[in-house]
Amino acid sequence: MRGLIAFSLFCAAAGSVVRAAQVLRPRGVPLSRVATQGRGQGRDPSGLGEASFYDPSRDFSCLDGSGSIPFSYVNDDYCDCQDGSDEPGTAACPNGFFHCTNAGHAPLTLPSSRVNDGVCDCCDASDEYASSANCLDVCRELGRAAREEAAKKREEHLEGYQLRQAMIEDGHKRKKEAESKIEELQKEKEEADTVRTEKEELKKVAEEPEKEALEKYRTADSEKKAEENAQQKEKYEGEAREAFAHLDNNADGLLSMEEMMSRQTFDTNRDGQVSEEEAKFYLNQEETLTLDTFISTGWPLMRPVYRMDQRMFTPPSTTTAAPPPMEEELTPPPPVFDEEDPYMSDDELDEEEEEEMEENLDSQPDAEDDGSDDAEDYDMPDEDSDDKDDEEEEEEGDVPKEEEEEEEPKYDEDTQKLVDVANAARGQFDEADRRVRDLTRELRSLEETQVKDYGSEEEFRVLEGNCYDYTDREYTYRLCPFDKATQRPKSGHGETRLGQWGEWSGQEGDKYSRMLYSNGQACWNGPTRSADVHISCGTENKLVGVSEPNRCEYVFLFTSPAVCTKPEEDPSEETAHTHTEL
Ligand code: MAN
Repeated sequence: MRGLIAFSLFCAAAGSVVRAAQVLRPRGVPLSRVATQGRGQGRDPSGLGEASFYDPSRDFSCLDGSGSIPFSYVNDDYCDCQDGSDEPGTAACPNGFFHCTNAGHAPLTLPSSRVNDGVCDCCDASDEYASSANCLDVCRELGRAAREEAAKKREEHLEGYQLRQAMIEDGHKRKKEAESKIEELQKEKEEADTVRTEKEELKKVAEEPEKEALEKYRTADSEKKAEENAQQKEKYEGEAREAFAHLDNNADGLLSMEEMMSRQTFDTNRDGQVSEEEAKFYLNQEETLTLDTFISTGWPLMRPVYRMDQRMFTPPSTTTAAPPPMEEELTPPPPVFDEEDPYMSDDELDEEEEEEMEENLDSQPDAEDDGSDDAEDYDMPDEDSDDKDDEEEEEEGDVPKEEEEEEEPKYDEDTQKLVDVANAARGQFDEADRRVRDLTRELRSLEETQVKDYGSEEEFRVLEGNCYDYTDREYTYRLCPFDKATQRPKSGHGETRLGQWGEWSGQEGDKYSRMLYSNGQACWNGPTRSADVHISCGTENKLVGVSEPNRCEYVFLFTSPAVCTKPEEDPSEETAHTHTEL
C-alpha cells in the first residue's frame, strides 16, 4: 500500500519537473538545497543538485546517512529517516522540509508541517495537492510584479550609487578647499600676530607717559577725597555735639533718661509722653550716655527724629516744603515752636534730607522693640553718597540732556593729549587682538572638520552644515549631521537636545551605516538623551522616520545615496536565476 502512494507522488512531481530540468525528483525535493537549512545541506557532491540523491533505480539512503530504505518508501507518508529526508513531499516527518519550485517566481522551502494544512503557502499551489484549499498557481503574476519591483529597486540603487559618486567627488573637493583655506588663514594669522605684537608695543609706549601724567591726578583725587571725608566727619560730629549740648539740660556732660523723657521728640508712639522704653531706645539701652558714646551710638539712632523735629519747629515763613508723610506711630507730635531752641536753620534741611529722615524713620523699630540690634545695624549716614544719589535723581528728572552730557574737562591739555594718544593706541591694539582671535576661531573650526570622519571616501562631508527635519504627530525632529540631533514640540516652544555628534556606530564592515549622537539633555529620572541614526540607501538625503523605542533613546531613519553600493546583478541574469527550476 505504502509503495503505491509513493509511486503516485513521485510521478506527480516528476511530471511537472522533467520538462525543465530533465532531472526526475520526487515531490518536495529541490534541485539543490543551497538556501535552506536542515538536512542534506552541503551534501551535493554530484553537482546535479539534491534531486540526484533520489534515484528510483536504487534504494534511498537517508541524507544524514542514518539508514537506507527501498526507494518505494520515499514519500509514502511514513517517516523512516531520522532527518525526514525520505518524506520531502508529505507532512509525515516533523522535522522535514518541503520545497516548492514556484516556477515563474522564487522557489520556497517550508517546514513539512505546512504541507496539505489547508493554507496556500507556495504560489504554484504544490504544497496543497491533497487538501481542499483550492490553491491556484499565481507564480507568474507574482513573479512579474516581484521582478518589476526588483528592477525598480535596482534602478534606484543604481541612481543612488551614481549620486554617491557625486557626493564623493564633492567631499574630496571640499576637503581640498578646506585645506587651502586653512593654509590661507594660517598665513593671515601669522601676519595678524605680527600686527598685534606691534600694536601691543605701541600701546605700551603710549600708555607709559599717560600713566605718569595721570598719576598726579590720582594723588590729587585721593587727597581731595580724604579731605572731604574728614570734613564730613567733622560736620557730623559737630552736629552731634550741638545736639548733645541741647539735650543735656543740666549740662553735666551726661545725657540721662530724665533728660530724654523731657523731650516730646522721642515720643515715638505718640501717646503724649516719652516712656522709659522710648528713652532707652535712643540711649542705645543705656541709662546715660557721655558725649563720646552719644556720638558713636545714641546720635545715629536719634539723628533722623531729632533733625525732623528741628525742621518742624522752624517758623513757617522759612519752610519750603511740608513735612513728609510718616507712618502714624512714628509721626512726631504737632509742631510746637520752641523759640529758645534755634538749633538748626531751614537752609540746612532741604527736601532730600527730609526724605532721608523719612527713610530712617521707616526703618526704625517702635518703642516696643528691643532696639539693641538696630543700634548696631545703623550705618553712619554718608552724606557724600546721599548727596550724590540726590544729585543723580535730580539730574534724571530735571536737567536737560545736553547739559547732562556736557562734561567739565577732566585733564589739562597736555595730559588730555596723552590720554587721546593712548586711547587711540589701545583701540588699535584691541582691533588687532580681535582679528587674531577671529582668525584663531575660524582656523580651529576648519581644522576640526579636517579631522572628522566623513566616510571612507569623504562621501558624507557634503552633509556637514545641512539639517534634515521629520515631523510626526507630536514633534519635529531635526538631524544636523556631524553636529546635533534635536526635538521640538509641534505645539509650544523650546528645543530639546537629543545628542551631539558622537561617532560612527555601524557594525564591523558596515561602520558607516549608523551614527550615534550622544550626551543630549538629561531625561527626567533617566539617562541623557541619545539618537541612533540608521542610514539606508536612497536617492535623497532625507530623514524618513523617528521613533523612541526606549524613553529618551531615539532611533532616526535616514536615507542617503552615500551608503548605496553598486547593484550586483544585471536584471537579465536575475531573471535567468529565478527560472533555473522552470
Ligand atoms: C519629553 C520628550 C520625550 C521624552 C520625555 C521624557 O517629553 O523629550 O521624547 O520621552 O521628555 O520625560
